[in-house]
Amino acid sequence: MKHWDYFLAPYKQAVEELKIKLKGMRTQFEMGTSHSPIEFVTGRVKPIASILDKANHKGIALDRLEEEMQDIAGLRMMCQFVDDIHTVVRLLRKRNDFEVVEERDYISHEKKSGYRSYHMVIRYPVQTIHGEKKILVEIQIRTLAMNFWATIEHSLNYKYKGQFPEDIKKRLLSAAEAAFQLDEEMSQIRGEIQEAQAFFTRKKDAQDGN
Ligand code: 0O2
Repeated sequence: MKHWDYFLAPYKQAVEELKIKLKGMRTQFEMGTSHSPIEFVTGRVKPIASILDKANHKGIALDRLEEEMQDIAGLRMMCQFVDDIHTVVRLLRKRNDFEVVEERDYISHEKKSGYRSYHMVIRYPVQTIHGEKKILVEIQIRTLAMNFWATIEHSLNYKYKGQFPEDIKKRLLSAAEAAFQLDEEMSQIRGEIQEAQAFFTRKKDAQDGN
C-alpha cells in the first residue's frame, strides 16, 4: 500500500494543480465579456483497482505504468457547444506549463461504441522535494451531451463488464445518435442561447451590485 501512495502522489498533485489552472480559464472568461467555452472541470486519479484491471487488459507491465498508462491522472473539461471544444483545444495547445504529447479526436472519428470526446495527453511537470517529475495526464474535452452519454455508458459497461446484451447495445447507439443530434441542434441556435445567457448574467450582476 505504501508503494502505491508514493507512486500516486505526483498524480494526485498534478490533478489538484490542473483543476485549479483549468478552472482558472473559466474564471478568466467570466471576467470578460465573451462566452466561456468551459462549463465545468472535473479531475480524478484512477483508482488502483482500475489501474490494475487496465494494465492486465492491455498487457502493460506494472513497472511500465508511468510510460504506458496515459490516464492515471485525468481531467475532464465540459463545454456547451462542439465549437467550444475546438476553442479549448487551441487554448491548451498554446499554454507553456505543459507539453502536448498526443491528441485523439473521437469527435471527427467516433468510437465504435458511439463514444465521442476529444482527448489530449500532456506531459506535466510536478515539483517535488526530490526535484521535478514529469508525468502523463489525459485531458478529455467534451460537450455536456457527450458527457451524459459517456457517463451512462460507462456505468452500464461496468455492470455488464463490456458484454452488453444486443438490445442495450442498440439503444446505446441510438442514444449516441440522439446526443449527436442534440449537439447539432444546440449549435444551430447557439447565438440565441448565448444572448439569453449574457442577458441573465448582466441582470444578476446588476442585482448583486457589480
Ligand atoms: P475510466 O477512468 O474508468 O474512465 P482504451 O482504454 O483502449 O479504449 P486508451 O488507449 O486508454 O483506450 O485511450 P483512450 O481511448 O483515448 O482513453 C480511454 C478513456 O477514454 C477511458 O478510460 C474512458 O474514460 C474514455 N473512453 C474511451 N472509450 C470509451 C467508451 O467507449 N465509452 C466511455 N464511456 N468512455 C470511453 P477508462 O480506461 O475506461 O477509465
